[in-house]
Amino acid sequence: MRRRSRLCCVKSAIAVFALLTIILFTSKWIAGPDFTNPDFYRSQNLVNLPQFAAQVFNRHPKKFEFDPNDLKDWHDEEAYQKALARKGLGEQGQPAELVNPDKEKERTMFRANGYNAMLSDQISLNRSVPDIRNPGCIHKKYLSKLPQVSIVIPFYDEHWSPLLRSCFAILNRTPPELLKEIILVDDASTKEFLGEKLEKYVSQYVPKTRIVRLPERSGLIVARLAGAKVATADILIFFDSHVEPNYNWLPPLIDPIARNPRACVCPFIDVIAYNTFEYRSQDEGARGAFDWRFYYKRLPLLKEDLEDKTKPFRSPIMAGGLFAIGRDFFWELGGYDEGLDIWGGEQYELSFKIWMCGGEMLDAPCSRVGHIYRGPGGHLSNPRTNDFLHKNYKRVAEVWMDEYKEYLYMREPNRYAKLDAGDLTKQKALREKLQCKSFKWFMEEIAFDLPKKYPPIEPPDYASGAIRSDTSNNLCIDTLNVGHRQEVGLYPCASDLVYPQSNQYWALSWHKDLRLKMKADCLDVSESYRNAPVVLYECHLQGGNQLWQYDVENKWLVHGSGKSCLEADLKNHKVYVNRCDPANLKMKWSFGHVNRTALAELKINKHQVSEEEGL
Ligand code: UD2
Ligand code: MN
Repeated sequence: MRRRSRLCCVKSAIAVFALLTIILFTSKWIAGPDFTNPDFYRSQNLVNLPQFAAQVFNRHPKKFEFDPNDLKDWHDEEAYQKALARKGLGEQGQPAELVNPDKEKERTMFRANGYNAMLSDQISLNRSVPDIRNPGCIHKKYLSKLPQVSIVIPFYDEHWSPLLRSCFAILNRTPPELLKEIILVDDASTKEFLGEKLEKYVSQYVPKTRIVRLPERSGLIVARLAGAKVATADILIFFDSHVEPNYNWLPPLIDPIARNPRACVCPFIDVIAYNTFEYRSQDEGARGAFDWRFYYKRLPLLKEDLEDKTKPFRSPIMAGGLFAIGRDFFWELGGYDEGLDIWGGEQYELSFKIWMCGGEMLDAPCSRVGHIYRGPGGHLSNPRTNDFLHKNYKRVAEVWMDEYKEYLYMREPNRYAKLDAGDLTKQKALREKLQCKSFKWFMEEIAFDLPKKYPPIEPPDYASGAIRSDTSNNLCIDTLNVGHRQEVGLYPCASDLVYPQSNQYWALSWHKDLRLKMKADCLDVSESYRNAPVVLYECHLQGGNQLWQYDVENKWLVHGSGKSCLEADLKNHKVYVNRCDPANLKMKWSFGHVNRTALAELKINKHQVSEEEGL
């Protein structure tokens, strides 16, 4: 009898338990779709982001559990040794070259992609890269418990081998337990092989990887958002579709996020050369910034950043393409503004938001990822007829830059006045809701050294206009339409010497370089021997080979430290740099316009300046 009643109790307990489980499972169904389940989004079209964000991720980022003393060396010695033993074309990131290629085909494929796609096809998808990390990185320890990542890679008409090499490089050099998935987002590519062929290849040979397809070309911002929406891991990583992560790139990139869920971390971006596929470093770190035309720029590291070169440092602006961010934090920030079209400006939007709305942005020197920077003419086709780039800039400026937006607009007043930024209510509401700080705060606390290098209001030029050789019969310095690294020369002067045509319109700018007024190209002299050639080079703001002064009394254009002067070769219509000589009339030059006040001030400050800049 007692046994029976006990059995009865157990039975009813099981029944109650089963009933509860059923209720629990069906309640979700009864209550409607499960918004926390990514499968739901997979079956939906991927638009309507704000609603998605509001329903699913509009919450504060949860803290990751971690023990600061529980650290681990994530280095994979076995894989490392295997990679070191690899030999072949492009292995170890060595520059590669095709033997007897079909030159015409090579050129066509280059033009279509902006890099040597034919060469890429001959390099292994599993090729090894050189370990160019700071030696201190190799056995550096990171948290043993790290969150998993989803890697989102948008692509539009990417060539086959760089796209797949990106996937294999990830799979080969990422701890499998940390990699949840790779999500390739096809921004409605037109290349045939990116359709079914890619689908089949990926499902057969590329583990953990799936493809999301956008119904129409929408640009990299909307594509990244689409990928982020279906991502299931706690950390999102965004990559371009032509990358090769280096050894042990992941733990240093996500360790800071495990410690602070509002950190966003960028790797060092290395260069994969578009012509030879050589893998090399770009530099050993700098802080991201912008100028007031929104060109991406870089600022030097701070003293404290140099103390330990393996430690992440704070950076005001991300380059844009490659970074890791907590998924909750990304959605707390509303993801990207989905009104940003096609390409550009999104790196500013996200960087401003991260800093101003309670996060921080770091660069992790021990995490390195190679990226193919496209070569000349390698831009993707433009599907729009409007000026989407400046519209993007205006959206970002209107929402985030407060009174500083005027510095952007004043550089291209006509363009910006005509542009309609579209509806910004949601973005402004987000800033309000998150109680984000002011742009002034950002400029003063985070990008505090930006204005010194990129002043919002540019000081006037010391001199400008055409530069005429005094002894010549009306010859002026002219670009002769040459490209970078090629010699400029002399050409008959424009009729208007103050406002000549762009080939002769020079400025001795406040950077103390001699630049084309309409283009940031500078006169550059790299040798100091006799008759040193003067070439056109992208202005680098570093002084050195691009440092010039105008000596009004002697009418000299003095190069570098002050001993060499520009000299005209009237016979050959060339210009050189030689030792300054008061008796040499061919060293005398006149500008269309000279700002005597500025030049006089420069002279007074000369002592001070040379101390400051080490001239
Ligand atoms: C840089 C960034 C890039 C992005 C851009 C500014 C790096 C290394 N790269 O551009 O990520 O921030 O500046 O917006 O920081 N794509 C599409 N649809 C398009 C256009 C591009 O899916 O309509 C893809 C493209 O296939 C590539 C990625 O977006 O995977 C970035 O484009 P990119 O490589 O042409 O841009 P990049 O490297 O000049
Ligand atoms: Mn790219």
